[in-house]
Amino acid sequence: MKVYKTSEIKNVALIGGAKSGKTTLAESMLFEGKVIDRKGCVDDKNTASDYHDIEMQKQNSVHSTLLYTEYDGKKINIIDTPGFSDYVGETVAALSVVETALLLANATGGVDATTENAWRQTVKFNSPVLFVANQLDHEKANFDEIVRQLKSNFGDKVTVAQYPVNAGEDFDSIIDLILVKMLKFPKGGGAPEVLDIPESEKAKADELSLALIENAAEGSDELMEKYFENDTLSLDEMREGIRLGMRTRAIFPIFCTAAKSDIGVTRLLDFINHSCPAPTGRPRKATNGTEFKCNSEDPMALAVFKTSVEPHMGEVSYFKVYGGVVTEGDDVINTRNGNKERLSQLMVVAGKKRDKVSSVNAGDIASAIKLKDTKTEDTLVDPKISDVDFGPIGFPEPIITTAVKAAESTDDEKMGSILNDMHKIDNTIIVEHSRELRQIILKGQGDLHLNTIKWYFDNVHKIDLEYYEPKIPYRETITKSARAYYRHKKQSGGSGQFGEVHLFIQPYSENMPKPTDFPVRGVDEHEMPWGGKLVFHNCIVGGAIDARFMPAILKGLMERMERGPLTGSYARDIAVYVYDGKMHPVDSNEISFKLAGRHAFSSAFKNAKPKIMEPVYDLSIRVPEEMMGAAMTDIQGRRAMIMGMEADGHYQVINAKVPLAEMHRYATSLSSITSGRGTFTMTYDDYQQVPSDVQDQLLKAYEEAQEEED
Ligand SMILES: Nc1nc2c(ncn2[C@@H]2O[C@H](COP(=O)(O)OP(=O)(O)OP(=O)(O)O)[C@@H](O)[C@H]2O)c(=O)[nH]1
Ligand SMILES: [Mg+2]
Repeated sequence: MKVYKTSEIKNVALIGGAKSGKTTLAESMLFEGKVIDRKGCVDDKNTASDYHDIEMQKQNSVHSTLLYTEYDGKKINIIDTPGFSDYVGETVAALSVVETALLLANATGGVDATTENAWRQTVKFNSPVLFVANQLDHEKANFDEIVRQLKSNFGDKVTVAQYPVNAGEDFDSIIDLILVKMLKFPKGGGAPEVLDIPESEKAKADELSLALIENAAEGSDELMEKYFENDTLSLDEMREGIRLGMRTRAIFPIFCTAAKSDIGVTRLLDFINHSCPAPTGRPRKATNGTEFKCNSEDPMALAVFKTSVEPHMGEVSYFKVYGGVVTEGDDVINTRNGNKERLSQLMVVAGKKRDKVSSVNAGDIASAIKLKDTKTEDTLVDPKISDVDFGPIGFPEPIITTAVKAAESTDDEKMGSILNDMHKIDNTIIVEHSRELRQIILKGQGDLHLNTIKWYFDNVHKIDLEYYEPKIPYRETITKSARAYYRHKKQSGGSGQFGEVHLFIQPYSENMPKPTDFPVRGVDEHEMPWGGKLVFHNCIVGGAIDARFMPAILKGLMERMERGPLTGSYARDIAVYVYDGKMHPVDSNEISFKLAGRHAFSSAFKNAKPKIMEPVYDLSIRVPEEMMGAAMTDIQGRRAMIMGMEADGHYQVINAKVPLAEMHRYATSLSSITSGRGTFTMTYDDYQQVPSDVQDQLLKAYEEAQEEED
């Protein structure tokens, strides 16, 4: 396989609306570059990009796919990403390495929630964007409407660079405002005939040209001056203006295609070659501040942005080279752990098709297999620059959480290890083994994401997975002081057990007045791993309890702090004063005092007006303004406290505090209330006391569960 020079490489990602035709466009791009000799079709399950079983079965993309094509002697790497927002991790990883996002919008539908989601990701990455209005050969295609929607959603910098002359079933001609020509495509697509703009289109073309030239000129001051001088720009100036403008997100040109019938595709490839930013034009900064400009003379540095597991190959790591040249057999350093890695098998990838390559230059994207210990987001470098790291990709926070178990408990262990493997190939799948909740918690990007995980368990691993509601990490504490004592006594032949503990407890806070009637001889302050404190005071006088039993008493209390007396949740913020007790000369031992301490603590706790605290989150919801009422009603039904609202374009942002207990599967509800357009973030704020009716329910539920266990 040919080794391409940096100057011969462009990298783009196909992102955007679900089912808008990204995979189909990729197929035509590969076909035009002769990387494949037959054009497949998503409906026939034979495309280069959607080659995984799940994708063929569902007929939509699930994983991103690295592909490439060759056009005019240049290599264009293409990452085809899935459109459904649940797979946003794939889009994010792709945007972290490409220079341009081709954002597809379906000209028959319009800007939907998935299109908006893709756009939001480009904002985060500050990515240059080229819009592609696709499916213009569809009888329902409406170009003017899609342009109106793109501008209304994404602003005035969205600029028509091409428009269709005859959108609809007979679609074959495009007016290209950059070339100032009409492109007429033959039946079956391919290379167009380049014609003068017909008289009938001149007025419209002139009007749209003006807007394009003005926006392109804004790409640089120099061009702006030229434009004022000459009232127009030459083809080269226009290209330069668009290239510079795209780089700074000053212009987002719209192109036209019918990907399925291969119309507009060659011109799009041509434009990518001539005008889209080059790898050298989008440097990447390492965390130590060094900027990598995709210069092959620099020491080698690459970033791994994706990992997959392929039959007969095992783990495949996909990377972009930001400096130097990667050569087969190179020994490099993984800067996450300082370990050596050998890059033994380098491959250029077009979906399933992989060709060995001897080296990969700066700016290019390729893959390596069987790396020892390298993951997505790792940086591999020349040992000379082992302090360079490209840092995290910035995957989104999870928005859906469920508890998970295998239907057959014998499969639990296997399930855990498969989930961990799944996280490796999709960083937005998060698995936590919660000791506190005694549950395995799975987090992801929505229902479809969870269903995809289940699909793999059903179809590949043959394990029946069950999702169920995660427990809430409640906390228990007390609101007033109380005393209690407990005598643990057991006589069963031989040596017995005896220990008696008297204690006083009170809520702990920094400024809590301390009781004056106990002579404090020692204080142990314990930060609980789950937050809050236990402050243990030894107030024993006259040897009522031997000093050597105090640690056992503390241990007894700690056990109860870990499984609180009310609901078995963690307890916090309690001060304990152990002030009296009794021993037996023979029968007293550590076990007896541990049990006496634990029981005394439990009964004091229950008399100290205990309360249950629940985690409360800061919730920020962004919804289209017309859906605000519905979103508000919904969260008010979730015990939310509204903190404020503000407008953000056509959207409203609602900020509120909500108890976690009310937010199970909120992503699903918000999505159904807002047809997928609403988004939200949730961050932990604090613990707050639950209302008394909720506390009663929790106590009852815990009692019932205990009885069941007994
Ligand atoms: N008429 C027409 N149909 C198209 C065109 N492009 C794609 N399609 C059809 O639209 C459907 C979706 O196409 P895909 O290529 O899978 O779309 P996608 O954007 O990759 O979808 P996801 O990856 O699932 O988001 C398929 O049935 C395609 O055959 C087009 O230009 N014209
Ligand atoms: Mg697709």
